[in-house]
Amino acid sequence: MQASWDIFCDVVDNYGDAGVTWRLARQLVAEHNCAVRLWINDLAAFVRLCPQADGTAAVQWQWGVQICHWSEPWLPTSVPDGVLEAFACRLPSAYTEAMLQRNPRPLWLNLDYLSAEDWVSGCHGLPSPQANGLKKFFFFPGFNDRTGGLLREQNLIAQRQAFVTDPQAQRDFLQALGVKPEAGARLISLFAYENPQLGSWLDELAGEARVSHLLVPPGRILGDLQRWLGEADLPVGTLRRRGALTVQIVPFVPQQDYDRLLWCCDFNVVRGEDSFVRAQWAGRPMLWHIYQQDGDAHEPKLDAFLDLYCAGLSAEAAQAMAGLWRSWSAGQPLGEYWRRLSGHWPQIRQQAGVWCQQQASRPDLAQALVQFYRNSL
Ligand code: TRH
Repeated sequence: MQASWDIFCDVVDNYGDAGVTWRLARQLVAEHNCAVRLWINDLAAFVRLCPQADGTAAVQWQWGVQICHWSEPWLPTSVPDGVLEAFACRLPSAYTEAMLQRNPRPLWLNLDYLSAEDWVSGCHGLPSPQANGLKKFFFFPGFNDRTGGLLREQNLIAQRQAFVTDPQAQRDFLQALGVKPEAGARLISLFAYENPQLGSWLDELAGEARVSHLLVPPGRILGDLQRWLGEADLPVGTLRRRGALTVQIVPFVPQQDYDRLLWCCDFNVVRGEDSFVRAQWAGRPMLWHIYQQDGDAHEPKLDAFLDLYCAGLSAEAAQAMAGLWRSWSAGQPLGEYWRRLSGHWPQIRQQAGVWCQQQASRPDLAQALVQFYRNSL
């Protein structure tokens, strides 16, 4: 057995906090033989991602990870070799006191949010001395070798390759979700936050010569979709046709199946952090609905990623991509940028594959974390 870890997850909203920590915890167990406890304060969010989990259990095992309900008041527990707090969540003070008493002291890391901004490389791995004498290190995911990398399971790209070259496996997978696309239809997945301009994009798709089939898991975008369809309710299984566009509400599936959904699609609209990374591993054209922050703090993050992601595109294609993503984020009309982007599709598609390969050639985040721990000994 390698090092033991506690991962702390305070679910702020949505599924990203639980999604990232659950993925990392599984990977540390499966690929690095670590003993991992995942402390999570919102088991309902966890059950969404891991449907076989028990939403009421104080302690349970899932995929070799010990899932612990992080509840108040905190009960004393042992302290492992490594402690990872996700996204600057506050650890219980009795726990940090126990960390102080442990000999040797554990490695304490804060796993930060993913950002492509330049300053991240300079801050990754820096210590942050705490008032109580403990030292905490900043661990930043990122897109270059001076960061902690991206979460990516060891065999993920090989699994995707096997799946995308097996049309029957794709048909079976889609059929299990109730999806039977028309021959030649372009498949699109849509997992995004609210967007008042969604209709301007759907109008385009409905008016195109090529048939599109839009797959929408339940979530925050449904209200805008309801408005466009003129319907009061869109339960899972709903199937509607408007012009060249078929819209279908598909179930919210476990993380592994969500990957397959992304792999099946020609274009993926994703959001937040974890689905954003998974769409990159799908190697297909995508649109990122970045998590909106106060004071538009998300805008430099969006620009920083676009600079990297579009670097290999022609100026026109890069402008179309950036225009579409920025308009989506700002709630502005989408039709014109979508038309412009469609004109560069072969290039956009190729670039998505190249980007995926480039990023997949670097150490993944779990590997980087394990190495960081070894270096600390
Ligand atoms: O849900 P998100 O918007 O999450 C977050 C949180 O809001 C968080 O507080 C914020 O800081 C962060 O965004 C930036 O988006 P995300 O990160 O993509 O998480 C969604 C998770 O849900 C991801 O692990 C994929 C998973 N998922 C499934 O497992 N099945 C599904 O069917 C779908 C649609 C998603």
